[in-house]
Amino acid sequence: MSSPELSLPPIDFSRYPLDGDSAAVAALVGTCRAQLDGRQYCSLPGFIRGDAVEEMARQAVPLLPQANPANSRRNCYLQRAGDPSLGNEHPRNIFNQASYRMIAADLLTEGSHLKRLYHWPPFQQMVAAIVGTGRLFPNEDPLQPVNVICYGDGDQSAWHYDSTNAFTMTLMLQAAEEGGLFELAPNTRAGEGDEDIPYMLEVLKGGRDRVATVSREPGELTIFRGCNSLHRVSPVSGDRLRMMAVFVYEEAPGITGDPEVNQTVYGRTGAER
Ligand SMILES: O=C(O)CCC(=O)C(=O)O
Ligand SMILES: [Fe+2]
Repeated sequence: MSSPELSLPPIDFSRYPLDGDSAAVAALVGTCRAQLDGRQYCSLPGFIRGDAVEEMARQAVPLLPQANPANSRRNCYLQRAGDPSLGNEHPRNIFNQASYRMIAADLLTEGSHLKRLYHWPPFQQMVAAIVGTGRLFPNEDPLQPVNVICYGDGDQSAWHYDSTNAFTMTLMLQAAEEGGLFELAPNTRAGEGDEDIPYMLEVLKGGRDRVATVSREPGELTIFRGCNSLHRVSPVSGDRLRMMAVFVYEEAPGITGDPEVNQTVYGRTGAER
C-alpha cells in the first residue's frame, strides 16, 4: 500500500497549495471566478508538475489503437444534418470537419495520475468553488468521466458548443508542433434558445475580431463555458500528437451516460467490458 502522501495527485503544490493553505486557495478561486465570469474561461498554468504531465502523455500512447476515431462534418450543434428551411445563412447549415481520436475512461487505470486527480476531493472542491456550484460529483459512466483526446497531423475540431454541462475542464498533456490552438468566441449565446446569430455567423465564417486564442502549455488546466461560447481546436500539423485530457463532473451523484451517445462518441456503449 502506498502512503497517503504518495497517492496525492501530482499538482504543483508550491504554486497551487490545495494540500493546505486555505487562504491561498480562496484567493486563487476568486481570481479564477473573475476570469471565468469576464472572458468565459480561466487558466491555471503549471497546475500539474512537468514530470507527471509527461508521464500522463506517455501512458496514453499505447491506448491509442483502442481509441475511437471521430471523423465527420458537423455543425456547431454537433449535428451532421442541417435544416434546409433555415437557408444557407444559418449556423445550423454551416458545417466543418472534425477529426480526432478519443481515449475513453475505462482504458485508463484507476491508479493513473489522471484518475487520482479526478477523484481527489480537494480538487473537486476547488473546481466547484470556481464554477459556482454547491458540490460536484464524479460521473459514473464507464466511458465518460476522464478522456484523452488526441489530434494528429491534419486533425482538428469543428466550431461547436458543448451541449450537456455548464462548464468544461481540460488539462493540456502535450502540445502539437504547430497549430492545435484552442480558440474561443466568448458569449456567442446565453443559452440554447437565446443565441447571437450574427456573432455566431461572424465566427463561423472566419471572423477573428472577437475570437480569443487561449494559451495551452502542457500542465495547464483550463475551465471554460463551452455551452455558451463557440470554440474549436485549429488544425494540427507535424508529427507530435496534441493530447488533451477532459474531465466531466456532475451536480448530482450516480450519473451515467446515455448508451446511444456513448456509441456515437466512443464507438461502443460501455456495457461491453
Ligand atoms: O481540446 C481542447 O482544447 C478543447 C476540447 C473541447 O472542445 C472540449 O473538450 O469540449
Ligand atoms: Fe468543446
